[in-house]
Amino acid sequence: EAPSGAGSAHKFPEGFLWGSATASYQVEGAVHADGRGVSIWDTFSHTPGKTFDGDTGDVADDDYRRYKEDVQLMKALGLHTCRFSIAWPRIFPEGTGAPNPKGLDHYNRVVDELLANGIQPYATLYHWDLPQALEDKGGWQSRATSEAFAHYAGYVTAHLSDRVRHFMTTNEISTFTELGYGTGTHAPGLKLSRAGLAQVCHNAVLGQGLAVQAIRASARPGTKVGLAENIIAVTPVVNTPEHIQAAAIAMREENAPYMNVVQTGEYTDAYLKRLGADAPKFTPEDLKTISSKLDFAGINIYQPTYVRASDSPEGYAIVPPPASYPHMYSPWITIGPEALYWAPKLATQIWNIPELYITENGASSADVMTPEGTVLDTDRVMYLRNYLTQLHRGVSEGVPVKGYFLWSLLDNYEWADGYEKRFGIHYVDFKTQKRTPKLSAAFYKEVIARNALG
Ligand code: GBH
Repeated sequence: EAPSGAGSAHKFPEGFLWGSATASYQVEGAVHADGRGVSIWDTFSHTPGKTFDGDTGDVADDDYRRYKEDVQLMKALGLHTCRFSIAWPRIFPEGTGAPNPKGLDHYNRVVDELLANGIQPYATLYHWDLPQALEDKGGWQSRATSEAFAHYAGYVTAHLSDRVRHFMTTNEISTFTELGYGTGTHAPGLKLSRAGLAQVCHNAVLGQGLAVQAIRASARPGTKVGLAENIIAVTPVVNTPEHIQAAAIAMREENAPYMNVVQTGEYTDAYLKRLGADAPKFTPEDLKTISSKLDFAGINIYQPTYVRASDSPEGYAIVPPPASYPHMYSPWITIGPEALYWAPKLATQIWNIPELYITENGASSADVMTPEGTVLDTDRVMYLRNYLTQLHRGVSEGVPVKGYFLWSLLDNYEWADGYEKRFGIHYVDFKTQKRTPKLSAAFYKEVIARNALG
C-alpha cells in the first residue's frame, strides 16, 4: 500500500465552506455582448500607458461564453461555493434608467448552472466596473452615484435572491477609491486633492449603506448581505500583550474611513483630526446609513501589516518590511501567514462581527508551463499551506470564519498589471483559452476533500 499523508490534524469544522473568487471584468470578456454598456475599466485600459503592455479585459478568460466549462472546473475541485461579481453596465448600460434584460439573463444562467452543480453562489454587486455614463457625471465624486448604486443593487437582488442567498455590496472600497481617485493607477485614473478623495471615500461607504437598505427592501426575506473589504491586516510584530494591544488600536485607525465607519457608524477622532479642513462633508443621517446592519463581513487578505506598540500619541507604529523581506511574484504580497490568524481574530472581536468570510486570499507566481503540460507552482502551494494553517489556528480557537474563497479560480486580467501577473490555480493560455490545473489546484482539491490540511 502506498504511504498516505492523510492525518486528522488541522481539521476544519463540519460545514466549513471552500470556494473560489473571480470578478466580472477580470474574467468575462465579451465586452460588447448582449447590450453591455461601457465601464470605466474599458475606457482606462484602452488609454495608452495605463496598463501593462496596454492589456485590456476585452477578451480576458472569455468566461462570459465559457462559464459552463468554468463551473465544471469548480466541480472537479469539489468547491462548495463560488464568489463572482455582476457587471453593473450589463444590467444598466447607462448606470441608471432602463435595465437591459439580456444582461440579467446571463447571470440567471450562471446562477442556475452553479446550483445545478451543487455550488452555492455568493455574488458581489460592485467589483470596480462602474458604468462610464456615471463617471461622466462625476462618478464616486457625486452622491448621485451612491444612489444609482443602491437602485441597481435593489434591482439585481429582487431578481436573483430567490436563488442567490448571499450578496456582497462592494469589493474593496479602499482600493477603488484610493487607486481610482487618489494615485490614479486604476480607473478612472484621477488624482484628486486630499479633500476630494476623502469625499469620494465617503460617497462610496454611503453607497454601500444605501445598497444594504435597498437590498433589504427588495430581496427575498432572509437574504444575507455583507461586503468584501481589504482591511489593512494588522498583525502584531511579535505575540506579546503590548503589541497585540497596539494592533487592536491600529485595526480601527488604519481602517477608519472604510470598515471601521461601516461597522461603527463613526469616523474616528484621529481620522477627522488628521484630515482637518479636508475631512468629508457628512450628516449624522449619513453615518446611520453607512452603518446599516450587515449579516456578515468579508475580508480580503493577502499580506500582513506589522504593527508594534509605541509611545506615539496613536499608541502604535507600523513596521515596514525590510528590503530582504520575502514576497510572492507581485512585490506587494509580502509573505506573512499569521495575517490570516490575527486579522480575522481582531476584526471579529473589535467590530463584533457574527459571521466572517475570507472573501479573497491567494497569490501570484511566475508560473511556467512545462513541456509535459503541467504548472508546478510550489511557491503558491507553500503560500496557501502556510496561510491556511494560520486560518485553521483561528477557527479552532472559535473565530467565527464560515468560509474561504481562494483568489483565483483562473489566471485573469490583473487590472493595471494586465496578464503578466497570474493568480489562478488553473493556468490559462490566453491564445487558446485552454485551462490547465496547476499543482495548487491539486493541493486545494485535497484540502477540500479532507476538510483539513495534510
Ligand atoms: C484584490 O486586490 C482585488 O479584489 C482583485 O480584483 C485582485 O485581482 C486581487 O486582489 C489580486 O491583486 O502595484 O504596488 O501599487 C488586492 C488589493 C490593492 C493589491 C492595490 C494591489 C496595488 C499595489 N490591491 N495593490 S502596487
